[in-house]
Amino acid sequence: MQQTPWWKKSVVYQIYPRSFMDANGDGVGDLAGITSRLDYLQELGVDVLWLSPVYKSPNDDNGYDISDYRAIMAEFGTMADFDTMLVQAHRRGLKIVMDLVVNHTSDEHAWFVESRKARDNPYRDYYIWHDPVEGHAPTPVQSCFSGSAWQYSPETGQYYLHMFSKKQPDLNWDNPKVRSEVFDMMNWWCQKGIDGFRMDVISMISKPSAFFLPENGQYDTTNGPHVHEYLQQMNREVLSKYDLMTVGETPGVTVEEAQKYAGNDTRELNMVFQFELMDVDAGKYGKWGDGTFRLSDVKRIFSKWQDGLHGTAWNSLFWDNHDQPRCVSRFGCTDTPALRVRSAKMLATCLHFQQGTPYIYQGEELGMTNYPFTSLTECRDIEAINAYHELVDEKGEIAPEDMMRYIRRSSRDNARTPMQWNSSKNAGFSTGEPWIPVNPNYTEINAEAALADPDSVFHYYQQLIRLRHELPVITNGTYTLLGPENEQLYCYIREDKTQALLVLCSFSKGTTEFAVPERFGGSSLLLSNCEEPELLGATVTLQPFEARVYSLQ
Ligand code: TEU
Ligand code: CA
Repeated sequence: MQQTPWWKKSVVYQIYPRSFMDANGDGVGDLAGITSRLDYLQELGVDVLWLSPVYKSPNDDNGYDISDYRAIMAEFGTMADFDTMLVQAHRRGLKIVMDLVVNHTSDEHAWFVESRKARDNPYRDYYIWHDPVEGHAPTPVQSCFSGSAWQYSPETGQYYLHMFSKKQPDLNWDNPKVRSEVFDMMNWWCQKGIDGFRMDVISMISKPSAFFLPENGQYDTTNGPHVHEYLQQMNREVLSKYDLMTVGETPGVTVEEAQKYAGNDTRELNMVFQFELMDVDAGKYGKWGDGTFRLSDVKRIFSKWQDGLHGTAWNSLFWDNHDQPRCVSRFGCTDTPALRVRSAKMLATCLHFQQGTPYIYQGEELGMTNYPFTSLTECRDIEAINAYHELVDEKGEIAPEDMMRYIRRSSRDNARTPMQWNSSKNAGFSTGEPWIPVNPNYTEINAEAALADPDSVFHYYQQLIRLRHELPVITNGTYTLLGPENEQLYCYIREDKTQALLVLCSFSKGTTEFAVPERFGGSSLLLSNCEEPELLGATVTLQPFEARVYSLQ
């Protein structure tokens, strides 16, 4: 039998460098800051660090707009700082996964600077240019950051496509020169010794042809006609030559598509991020609204992916990332400090016992929460700022106070406030003025306090990570959901030839009864987030947000 690859047994920790640790006091996190906190990450026990982009960038979208793929953003340090970080991480057994943003570049990238100059410029076809249609943008396709995805360029009288901000023009992957430039650049980083790539919106690189037809009202810009061909080429020319971990960020992915992107034999990527769960509480304006989630939907979505990819492909597991609000505020409970801690542990239990590679977003291991935004001046994210201008100022569809409530609930900035290291000034993140406000709860919620408390969320994550390393059933076992309609409890069984685990998670503010399957009568308690859970009987009573795992061998 084939050996289990390392990335199936790994736990990944995502770092948003701008907000992780500022070493030089300019208010912006940096590479030297990351290096200075590697001991903390080693203590947590994670295997892989994924860094959000650290390349040269004018920061229209915090580094997701890259102007030079082979240089480091000046604010983050130098290439020498990067090399030091890589060596120091490897010395501690930590692997480094880079963010690869190649659906688009910055408009300040040398390729685009050339491309926009003239229709016959050699770099023209590196991007997607189109004539106006009846004096307007060629199609009504909308940018993910509000407004048209087409920007008129007066130099040449044509529009270019940008699925994100107008400073993020989309690359033309149908041009073989673009692909070979990207693959060369990836090889360059691999030869430096990095351990993998997280590929930004990789499901969007091949544009569907309907995309250009204004008659067709539907613009599905994901999973285009050549995406698998291009990724197989990438795999042949880059990925297969090294021992890497690859994860595709794939909005719009279905189970069937995921089996192509991340299938056992498809020679594309190791795994993908699917976003179905992130829409579970969507409202009228998508992420902006007061929507709530139903636990039965959360279970249906997770279970569909657990069952759908078992044995054929590989899941990645996450509750949040740098684009999402904090999971304890969204799916857990922050009514009291005790329930915040308990529900953060419950969410971790629910996720980390599933099949797939789990991702921890910085601060999640402390139970960090959303930020109490009251004014747009506290916000930094282009998505929220553009949406506010469009929906409040231009269209007048949303009242200012409603939009601020939606921002408090869903803004990406919730994830981007500085990492809370200790209770000193600016949470120990920076000696200068942080680029985005620090959450005022840092005096209570911080790493130093968590390390000193044996019952902290941090120490619970440590246990979960250790269990994943120790118990093969977590990596390879089957998954069986119990009680799909129950709106209080998420319960499932993981099982292989030698062990069965019963995972019980309460999402309820009240106590809840659960009828234990008979065969678990003689099992032992493996883990719990409550002090003295009652013994396992025919039925158990779960406390609010309690999680327990029983093991049968
Ligand atoms: O995000 C891709 C993406 O689909 C976003 O539109 C996401 O759904 C949105 O941020 C949720 O509010 C990736 C990066 O993760 C994001 O930070 C970048 O802004 C974006 O690509 C463009 O590079
Ligand atoms: Ca700095």
